[in-house]
Amino acid sequence: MAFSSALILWSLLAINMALPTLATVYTVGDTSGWAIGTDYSTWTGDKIFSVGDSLAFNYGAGHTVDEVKESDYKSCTAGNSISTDSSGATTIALKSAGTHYFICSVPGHCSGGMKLAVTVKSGKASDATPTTSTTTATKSNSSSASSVSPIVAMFIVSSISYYVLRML
Ligand SMILES: [Cu+2]
Repeated sequence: MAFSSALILWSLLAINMALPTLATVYTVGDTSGWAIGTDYSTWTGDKIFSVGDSLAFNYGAGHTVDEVKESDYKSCTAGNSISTDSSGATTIALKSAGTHYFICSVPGHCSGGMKLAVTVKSGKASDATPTTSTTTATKSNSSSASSVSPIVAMFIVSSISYYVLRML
């Protein structure tokens, strides 16, 4: 009984240590890719994006991935883009919280559906402390500072009770 609970706590500890390192790469539109005729608001609907995740846009020739401001996203205006790429495989790292907007700058494509708004969360609650460190550093800090220690404490307590029970 005590042995199995110690085992469970070990597994919890392992899972907890693994989680903060998982940065997700989302393939935009999944198998549809970045194309006209895909509803990207449906695609984003069931996803939670966090700082550190990435967007992978896959598309054929004749398209672009432009990061734009909200107003340009709404009006499908190209020309003031924050960044642009037409390589066919564009990976965008989501480095800051808030909403990021992407359109295809080829005339008619944005209004044809090639527009994507992604709301990015700041990640783990303890990541809210703004520092100058990189995302990776912040994440490893948070995992040692807040996520792991309660589990470690629980494990120590359970180990002690296991040995106490074994001695009885
Ligand atoms: Cu296009």
